[in-house]
Amino acid sequence: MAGKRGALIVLEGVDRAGKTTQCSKLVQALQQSGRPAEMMRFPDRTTTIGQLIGAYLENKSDLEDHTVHLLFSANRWEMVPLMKKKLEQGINLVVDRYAFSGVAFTSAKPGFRLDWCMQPDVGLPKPDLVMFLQLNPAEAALRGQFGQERYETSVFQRTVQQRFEQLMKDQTVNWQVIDAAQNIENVHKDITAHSLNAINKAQNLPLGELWS
Ligand code: Z5A
Ligand code: MG
Repeated sequence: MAGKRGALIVLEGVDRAGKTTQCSKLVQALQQSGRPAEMMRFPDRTTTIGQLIGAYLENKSDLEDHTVHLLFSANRWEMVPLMKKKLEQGINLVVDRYAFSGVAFTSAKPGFRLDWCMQPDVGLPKPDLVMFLQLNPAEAALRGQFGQERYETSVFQRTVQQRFEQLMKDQTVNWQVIDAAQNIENVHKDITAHSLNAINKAQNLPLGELWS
């Protein structure tokens, strides 16, 4: 008898919103409640493609803007067989950034249309839930200065936020906005409640295809 599939849960948000912190806490909480769960993150800097992206983000190399966009997408596609296998095994995947970051960041650059940016990620496994950790720039600043990586400037991040807002209008994706200005435990409670709901629903539904 086929078992129940795992849910694909994505956390998105601007710089310092707490995505990585909350992904780890969610995986731990799910595991402790007896639900198999694993974390993934994009970019996954461990693969050959991911190493090219890592060097670019650290300003150690320059890549043409379309090229790096396609590398970010390829970095997701190379993980798809593994993702599908784990979901089929009943493992819930908690993913730190996904195609939405890909589109929001590239389309914040001059000359990039949203639809061009979305195209390479059409057909990826569709998340059962995407939580957007909402944090305004003043609150983000309280969490420390920007790092040294490419894209970590306030002007660029503001444009990225606007692009995320455009993407969140898409009703074919199960978006939930989370107030990320709360303390870590309260954000965790909100995220856990939405996740348990999505996990229960996903069990009886086939895995979808993103933007197709
Ligand atoms: N990028 C792209 O261009 N295209 C793509 O397709 C993809 C990504 C997938 C690298 O991402 C860059 O790649 C990113 C987008 C681009 N560029 N930018 N910006 P990354 O995921 O590797 O970036 P990161 O540096 O790991 O994550 P982050 O976004 O900057 O931070 P975060 O994960 O959201 O936050 P955090 O690390 O969990 O927390 C930040 C700090 O705040 C930390 O000290 C926490 O202890 C603290 N914190 C967390 N939550 C709270 C609360 N609730 N209150 C107070 N303090 C808190
Ligand atoms: Mg992070």
